[in-house]
Order: sequence, then C-alpha cells, then structure tokens
Amino acid sequence: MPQKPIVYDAPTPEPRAVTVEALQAEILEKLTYSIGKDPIVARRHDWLAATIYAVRDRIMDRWMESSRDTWRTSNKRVYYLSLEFLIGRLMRDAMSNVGLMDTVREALNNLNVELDDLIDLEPDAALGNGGLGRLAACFMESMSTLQIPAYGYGIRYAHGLFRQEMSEGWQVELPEDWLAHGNPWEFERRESAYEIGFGGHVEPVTDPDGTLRQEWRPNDHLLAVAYDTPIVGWRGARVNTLRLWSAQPIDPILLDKFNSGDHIGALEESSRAEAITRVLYPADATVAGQELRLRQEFFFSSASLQDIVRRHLQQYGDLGSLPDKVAVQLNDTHPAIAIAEMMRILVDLNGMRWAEAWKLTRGVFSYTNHTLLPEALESWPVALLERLLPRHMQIIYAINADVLTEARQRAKFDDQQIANVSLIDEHGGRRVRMGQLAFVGSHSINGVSALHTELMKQTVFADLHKLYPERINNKTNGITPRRWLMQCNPGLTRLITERIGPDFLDDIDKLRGLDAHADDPTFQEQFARVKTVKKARLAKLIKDRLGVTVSEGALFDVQIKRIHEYKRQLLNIIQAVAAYDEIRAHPEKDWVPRVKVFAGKAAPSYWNAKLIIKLINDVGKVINNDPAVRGLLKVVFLPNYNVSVAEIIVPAADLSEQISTAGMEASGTGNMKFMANGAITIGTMDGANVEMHKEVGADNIVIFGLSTEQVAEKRAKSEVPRAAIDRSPRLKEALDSIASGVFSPDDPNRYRDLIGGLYDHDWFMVARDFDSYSAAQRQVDALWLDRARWNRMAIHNTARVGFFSSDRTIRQYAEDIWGLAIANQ
Ligand code: 26V
Repeated sequence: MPQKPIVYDAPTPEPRAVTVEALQAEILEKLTYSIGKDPIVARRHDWLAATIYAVRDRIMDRWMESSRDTWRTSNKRVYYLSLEFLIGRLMRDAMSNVGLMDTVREALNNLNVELDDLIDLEPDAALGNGGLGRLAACFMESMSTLQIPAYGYGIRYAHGLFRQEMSEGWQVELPEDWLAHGNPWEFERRESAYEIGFGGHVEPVTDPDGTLRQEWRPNDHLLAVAYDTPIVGWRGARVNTLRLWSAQPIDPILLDKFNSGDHIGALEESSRAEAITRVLYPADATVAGQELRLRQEFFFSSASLQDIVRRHLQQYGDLGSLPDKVAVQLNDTHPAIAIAEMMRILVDLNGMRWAEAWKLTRGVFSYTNHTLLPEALESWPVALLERLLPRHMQIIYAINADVLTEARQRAKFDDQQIANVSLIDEHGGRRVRMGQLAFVGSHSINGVSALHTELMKQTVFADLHKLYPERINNKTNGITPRRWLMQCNPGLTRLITERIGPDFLDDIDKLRGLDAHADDPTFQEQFARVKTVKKARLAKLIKDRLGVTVSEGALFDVQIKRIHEYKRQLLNIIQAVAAYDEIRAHPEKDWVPRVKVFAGKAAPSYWNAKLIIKLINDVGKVINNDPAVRGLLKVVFLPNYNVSVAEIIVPAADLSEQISTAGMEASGTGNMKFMANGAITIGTMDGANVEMHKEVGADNIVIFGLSTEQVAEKRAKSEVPRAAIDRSPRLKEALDSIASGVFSPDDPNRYRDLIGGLYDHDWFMVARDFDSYSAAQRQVDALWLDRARWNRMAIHNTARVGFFSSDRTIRQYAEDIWGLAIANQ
C-alpha cells in the first residue's frame, strides 16, 4: 500500500491538564484501567506504573510535537549510535524536566502514597558499563534540552550490567532483571522491524544494463524490533527518542519441527535470535572478542542504518542529500561496522558509484574515541568477519586499498606508516582494526578531553593524523546539570537559587555568580549545612547496607568508578593503610576524621580488579574494628554501584578521588559530578582534570603525581620501582603489612603477587606516585582544618562547573561536527 502523505497540521488531542486534581484522578484511572488494579489492593509497583503512565501522557504531546517539527522544518537529524546507554531511573528525571515534581507529589499524597518511595522502586536501567554509557545518556538529555532533533540508537538488553553482591568481601555477579515488572516507558514499534542477515555468501550479478553488482545472500536472518523511549529535555523543551533494538526470530516457532515431535528444536531459532540482545558485555576496558559481541555490533548498526535511510528516503526521496540531513555519531568503535554497512546500502542496494558513496558516507559519519588503552582497541579476526559478514569484509578491503594508495601516492608513506594506517593488522593472525575503519570513514574524529585528544594525535592515530590532519578535534566531555545537580541535590539547588536567583537553571554559566559569595561566612555556613544533610543520608545508607557507623562530621573521601588498575583504587587503599599505621603510631596528633568510601564493579574476568575489591573489604574490616583508631578512619565499600547509588553518594562527598595514572583516563566524568556538588578534587594531571585545574584555579584543587611525559619516560626506560619503595619507609611498611597477610590472616599470601607487581614493574606507577599522593592527602587534612578555606574552595568548585555541562559539549558537537545551527537560548 502506498504511504499516505504526511499532513503536518493534522488534528491532535487536547493536551493533558497538569493540576493536582487532574493528576490525582488520572493516576487512579491508570491504576484501574491500564494496570487493572483496585486501589485497595494495589501494590507499590502498581502505583509506580500508574504514576509513570500519568506522567508519560504529559510527555506524549511534546514528543509528537517534536517529531512533527522535525518533519515540518526539514532540519538535519543527529543519530547517536551507542552500544551503551546508562540512563538510570527515568521518572524523577522526566517529572523534574517538565516541572511536575511538586504536583505529582501532592497528587500522590492525597492518595496516601509517598512519591519518594515510588522513585526508589523504579529499576535503574543499567544498559551500560560506565563512563561511555553514562555520557551517551547525558548527551541524549542535552540534545533534547538544546532542541536538536536527535535519535539515540542502541540495544534493548534484556539484562543490563550484572548486580554486584559481596560474599565474604569478594565480588559475585548476579543477573540483572530490569524488565521483570515490565517497562512503562517503552513503546514497542512492531511496524519498525528490519531484517538482519548473517553469514552466507556474496554473488556477483549483472544488471540488465550491464553493470556488475555484488549481492550478499545471508543464510541466517532475524528481526530487529524497535522499542522507543522518550527523552525529555529541560523544561520539556523537546522530547527526543531513544530507539533500542530487540532481536527476534523471523519465525517464532518452526512448526514442521514441532509437529514432528522436536519441541526443543522447534524453538531453537527463536532462542538463537534472542541471544543477541540478551545481555550487555560487562567489560569496559578489555575487548571481549567473542562472536556474539560482533553480532550485537552489526545487528544494531544495520537496523539503525536501515531505519535512517528509510526515514530519509521517505522525506527526501534521494540519497544524495544524506550528509545535509543526517549526522551519525559513532560512540567509540562499537558501531564502526556501520561504515561498511552504509557503503553496502548505497552501492549494492541502491546502485550508487563507489566514489560517490564513499563521499556521502564520510559526510555522514563522525567518530568519538574514548580510550587509548591497547587492550580496549577493537579488532576482529579477518576469518570471523569473512564468515559472519562476507560482503562487509570485501568492502573493508576495498576501502583499505583506496586509503593505502592515497597514503603511498599523496603522502609518500613508508612501509611502517602504511602498516600503521592499514585497516588490517598483520601481527599474528590478520585482524580488522575498527579504530582505523572508523577514522577513515569519518569526517571528524574527536577525543573527549584536551589531553586525550593530543595523545590520540601522538600515539594510536599518529600516522592517520598525518594523512588527514584536519580530522582530529577535541570535545571535552560534560554532564547534565539537571540530573547531577538539580535533581540529585535539590537542597543545594534551592540554596543557590536563594543566593543568585534562578537564572542558572537555564544558563549554567550563571553559577559563576556564586564566586562573589564564596567569602561570605553565612553562605559558607549554609553551603556546608546542605553538604552535612547529604552526608547524613549517605551515613544512613552505609549503616543500612554495611552495618558500619560513620560520623557525618568526618571528611567524606570518595572514589566511585569501575575498578581498574589504571584508576588506582590500589593507591588509595595503600594510603589508607599507611594512615592507619600513622594514627596508631601517633595517637597524640590532631588527626582529621575520615571516611573512605569506595564503590564500583569489576569486570567478571578481571582478577586483579576483583582482588582489589577484596583488599578494600579486608582492610576495612581491620581498621573499622580497631579500637586504637578511635573511629578516626573508616573504610567502606558500597556494593552494587550504579547511577542511583551515585546520585546519593556524589552530593555527600567532600573529597573526590580522581587519581588515575597520567595519560590513561581519557576524560573522566565523575570528576565533573563531584565538582558540581562542591567537592574538592584530589587528582592527577590526567583527562579532564587538566581542564578542571584550569577552570577552578590551582588554589581550589589538589594536584599531585607524575605527568604524562614522566610516566612515558619511566616506562620507556623500564625503570625499576624499587628505589621509590626504598626511599619511602611509610610505603614500605604499608606494602609489607598487606603482602605479609596482616589484613588476610585466613590466607596470608592472598596479596603477595598483587603487591609484588609494584616492586616488579609497577606499570601504573602506584609506588612512584605514593609519596606525592600522601603529601597531597596531608595537604587536604590541613585545608579541612581551616573550615572557612575549605568551604570557600567548595563554593568555587560549584561556581565554575559551567564548562563541564554536557550542554556546552553538545553545542560544540553541533557546531563543529554536525553542522547544525543552535538556536541561542
Ligand atoms: C570496550 C569494551 C570492550 C568489549 C566489551 C565491552 C566494552 C565496553 C566498552 C569499551 C570501551 C570503554 C571505553 C570507555 O568507557 N571509556 C571511558 O569513556 C568515558 C566517556 O568518554 C571517559 O570519561 C573515560 O575516561 C573513559 O575511560
């Protein structure tokens, strides 16, 4: 049936009323007619779903208006392709952004339901591992806020990141089940389903006009079905769509098999298809390398591109205008296969000439790199790609031939340089390097902090940068101030509003106005009081979860992030052990009471990371129970870190630990969340810390440690770290006690190898940065004792966080990469 033309001014229903009475009536109505529950027997989950349905209706009007607007204005659309979206809970975010918090709270109150209980009940959508996935979520919110017509494309994993529990201090992983109670936010779009192929062969065919084409004939097919979630911008400015794909079989059941009695075999195709979107890969810094992962990558890339091209053709009817109307941002290399898929769609399916297709493709795509760690750079064996995606492998070879020819002829590259820019890695078995593919197929390649972008130019992409010097650019990460200040810290938001008025809510740079109040003792007092309330809340969580009592008067020293050796939780806990030794040796000194808070997940197969968790727990058990410490030091590890837990911990932090080995943390975004909430950063000159140091000024941050250059130098010289240990009796004492089993009497050798590594190679410079870190911690103590000084620093941190808003980041993407004009607001 031919598609009906779109009528932009077709009738729409009356928008829903937003009074307390209307909401109250509607929540009841949803409970009865949508959930099918009598209010007298309804459970809390029923109330939650009913409330979400009522709020959702108030978003629908704006959602539809946003889509109409994009069709009507023919503006360029942005597509953010990401294998991860760590969005967390949506209800508070949505209510707060459309200004319905108080109304809904009152409506529920009248029904004897407490809004905060419902908020805590909503599952935390953990469709991501860490920084990369959370960045995608902040970007989605900022794109809606800035009224950019944008779509997020990803996977609707049935199971997000595993739940972490502790068993005798060890991490154990349990399956996560965020869809168990259904998901009232999503809309299944059966009509938007696409066929995805795998395997098979490529057949050359000659068209009637004599042209030769390659045709891929996959032997394995499944369906990608769309699920849409609305993403609301600040003040409901715009509602964009997060479209997540779910894999389904083409035939739900093989009837012939079933009828012949093979009941399991009849469902085989179904479970094989569904396996693709069953679970998120839980590693974020080592490539998984499994076939299923490549299937996930192609599955969502292909579905997204088919959707994009269909929408474009429906509106514009020709593909030549793609780069004018479509910008596709690749979040890391995970969707890089989309470049080859786009070429296949243009050349094989639409008969476009290769050179023309390549120009369009490069005009459409841009790529963000998020890590330079060699073990996290994706590459796939040629044999695997050939088997799963034979036509894409041919296309990759053809792209490579063009690039290498250009490198030889135009840039006069030598053999080594050719090897560096080649899409094919020849070391060991041949592999396709996805970073190189993403680079050559994009008009823009960006890093996520100034330092990281420089390192991209100097290391992994040095020769590609020589070949295409105008492509690499920097877009320092950001965070959405809505979730990470206004929603998670309403007390602070209120205080700021009282002081400088509400303008900062719409223009975050206005927070600068706080600078002028940083010396005001009354304001300092108020600022500190807000912090104390948040600390009391965290203290309660610690008590409830761990049974450990901590005082809200202590300095809350926080390191929360994925557990990784380069992030150096080990450095932090060794310093805690050294402090423990000092406190016992010098009970007469004026010690600053501290609570060291850790949280984060380790990749299930990352042994050292899991061992570090166990060490933190072992150390905590000893220190927290030693009467000689007199409560001056506590060490706690909060299990199952996720977005919702972060929203409680971040506003309660006094000190933010951002202590990665210089050159290794691409940006960090946790650092920015703490800054917004008035924590002082102790950190290395790494990632976005460098820019934070610049924004906040040297007086308002505590920097320590080796620089990127010094780290590189020491590594190049293969310098043995022993000298650093011999020079530092405090470090030596701490290492000896850990290695000899003081904290692991049940297994004295548990940490021998972990600590041994510090003597041996110390790749992450834990030993060599220790003294500098300890000195920095003493400096923190001194600052804390001068409370006026501390509070002033804290206020300056909040005041100067504006640069780290993801609105700023997205504006820069829009202007420099996507070629969009942003309305000034
Ligand atoms: C790699 C892999 C390998 C296969 C298994 C699953 C998986 C998932 C993610 C990754 C790449 C992780 C890269 C990453 O998360 N980078 C972080 O990106 C943040 C946002 O830009 C940045 O702030 C962090 O510094 C950076 O580590």
